[in-house]
Amino acid sequence: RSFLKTSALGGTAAAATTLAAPAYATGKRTLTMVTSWGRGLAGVFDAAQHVADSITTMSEGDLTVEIKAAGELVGAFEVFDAVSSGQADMYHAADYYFTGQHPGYQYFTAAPFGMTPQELVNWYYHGEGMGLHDELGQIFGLKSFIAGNTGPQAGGWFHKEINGPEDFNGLKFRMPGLGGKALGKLGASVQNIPGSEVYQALSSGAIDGTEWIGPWADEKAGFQEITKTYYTSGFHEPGAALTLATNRDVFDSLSPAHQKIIETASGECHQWNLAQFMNNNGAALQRLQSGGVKTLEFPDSVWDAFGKASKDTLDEFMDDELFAKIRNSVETSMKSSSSWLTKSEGAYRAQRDRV
Ligand code: PYR
Repeated sequence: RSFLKTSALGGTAAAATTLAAPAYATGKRTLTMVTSWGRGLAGVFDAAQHVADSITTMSEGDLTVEIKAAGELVGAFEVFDAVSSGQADMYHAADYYFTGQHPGYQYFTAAPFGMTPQELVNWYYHGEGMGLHDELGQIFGLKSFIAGNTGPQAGGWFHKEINGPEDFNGLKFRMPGLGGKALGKLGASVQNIPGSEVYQALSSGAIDGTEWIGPWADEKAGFQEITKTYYTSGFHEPGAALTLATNRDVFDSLSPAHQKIIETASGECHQWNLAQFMNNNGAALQRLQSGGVKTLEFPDSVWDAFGKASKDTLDEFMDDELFAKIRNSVETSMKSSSSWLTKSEGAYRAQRDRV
């Protein structure tokens, strides 16, 4: 097969003949995908595996995606630099692990008090989201697509109940990204720890509490063996997307059909993975409860403190032009989406539960 970019064609037949060699690499290729996930980590490693397998199958084996779990080639949080530098071809991760590289990455996972999964896909596929993800990716030599979603995340696991914002003071808590930074404003000592290492940190007392994902993934991680106090709703990730990012030179060297396979497989994986989490969470919650886990919601005073701390945290990055552009785009789209979702799905669900 030959893929000729029309811009590469000369004006004469002779020139076209000399340029007959394919402009895109052909033949079978193995792409190395590094991930932030331990092998088999429920939901998140599944998403990496699913999108990798889809790309391999859809390309009829032209592209074989080979997964490296966290630590196999590089550490969980080193995947961004590995792909940006060309050490690996792709990463699968949650982009808010990379707010140190650019704070705008927070919005391609989930922002505190930000979008639900439906609001996110509205913005991503029919608003400015995908274009802004690409704009960020251009800075770092990446071509990024969302490729997974955990759905709304739980508030997390604690050793004691939280009755007011002061209860976070001095608490050693695991929470990544700008949500974690916001929690720090309440006096928490916040750490980011890769998913596969959280159980050990919580059981050893290195941390006093943690959020991870939600009932199903948290049950699989085994946190209920350590503590029985679980807050079911959280402010920090109302619908956390995962990302497949490909080194941009690698992506540009692929044929348009192979590029489209990566894009399409990522979009399908977002939907597949969101449904996986959402389908499993209800039953897992029941199992946790019948196993003695006490499920709670934070009081309003805590939600108010989360709200102020989140806004203050996001405001601190507004000097960065691209961050401000992404945040404004997200907030405008979210407002517009929610105005209809509240009146339609929100009102319907309230009535369905009532009747
Ligand atoms: C976390 O690292 O907390 C995720 O939600 C993936």
